[in-house]
Amino acid sequence: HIADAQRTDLMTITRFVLNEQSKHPESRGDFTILLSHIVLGCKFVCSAVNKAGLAKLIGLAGETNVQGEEQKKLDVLSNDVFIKALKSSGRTSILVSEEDEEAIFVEPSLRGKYCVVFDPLDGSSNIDCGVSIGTIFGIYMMQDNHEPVIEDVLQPGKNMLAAGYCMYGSSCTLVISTGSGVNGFTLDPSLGEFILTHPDIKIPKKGKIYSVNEGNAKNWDGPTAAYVEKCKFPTDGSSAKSLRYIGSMVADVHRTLLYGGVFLYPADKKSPSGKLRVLYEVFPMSFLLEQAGGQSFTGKERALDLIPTKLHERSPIFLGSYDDIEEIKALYAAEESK
Ligand code: P6P
Repeated sequence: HIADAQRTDLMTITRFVLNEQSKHPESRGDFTILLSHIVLGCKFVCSAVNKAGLAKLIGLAGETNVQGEEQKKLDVLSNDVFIKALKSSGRTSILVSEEDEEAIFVEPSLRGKYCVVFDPLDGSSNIDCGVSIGTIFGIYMMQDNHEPVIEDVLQPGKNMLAAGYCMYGSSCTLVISTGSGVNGFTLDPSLGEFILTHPDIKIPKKGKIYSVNEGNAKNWDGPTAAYVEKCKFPTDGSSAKSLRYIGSMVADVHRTLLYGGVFLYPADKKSPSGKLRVLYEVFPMSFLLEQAGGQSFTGKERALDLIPTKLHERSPIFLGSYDDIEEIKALYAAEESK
């Protein structure tokens, strides 16, 4: 019976990546090993995030646990876990984390050919109220087999080999692209395996949702203000778009990817480069959106064409359905030509 076959023919993320690897006979499986360590980190964080609420309830948070250790804040714990998992994979040379000011150069004996940029727990300010949060990551190849240098992680987003996020919400969902489409996997806690649940995700060409923090409206520039006005008061007879804003990038982007529409974190007078970080928020999400048939724009250029000069630099971002982003690009182009 088909349902039985599907139920027993489990496409786990490991099997999926091995299938991908078999398309590259020259591959020595390094990427598969790296990914398996990222998946391990996501499983650990998922478990810790789910317990966080409980820990708070039974008074553990902020106290010492039974071993007398200081209960670490979840974002610090997540950062430690990912750094240890990535180093022990033996496949990375440089790590950039949202939690660490400086890049982490892996010791020579454990070095590999990849560089990983990541936000171990984005949106962690939302933990206490149970809003979905997530890990975001991007993977570069070292530029050549030399001593690792900081330029290896200051590459444009279009040089990324892979990117993904893991959303810790009502379920734990890992969405990833290795450059040939986007696939979503859901953690089956009883198996401890990520199972393919969203094969070949494609974002609708046009959407009915816009996602932005309207509280910043007084500081927006002309094109952003004009676009949001158009979403609310369309002049072409179409119906107004719905506003959905969770305030956790992984959750807002995941909804945009599946339902369509746009997610905006524009520049404004307070923060002229916007708020979101280029390396481990803008690039990975832009990579995924393009792979899913959407677009990602900075207000000036294609987001993935940006060449970062500092590890934690920020950029405005407009990402989502292809046609919706075209409208935003047209408004910025018109502003340019004034
Ligand atoms: P604001 C969370 O703090 C975060 O870094 C992203 O996850 C989210 O998209 C953004 O900031 C929300 O920012 O200014 O709207 O609260």
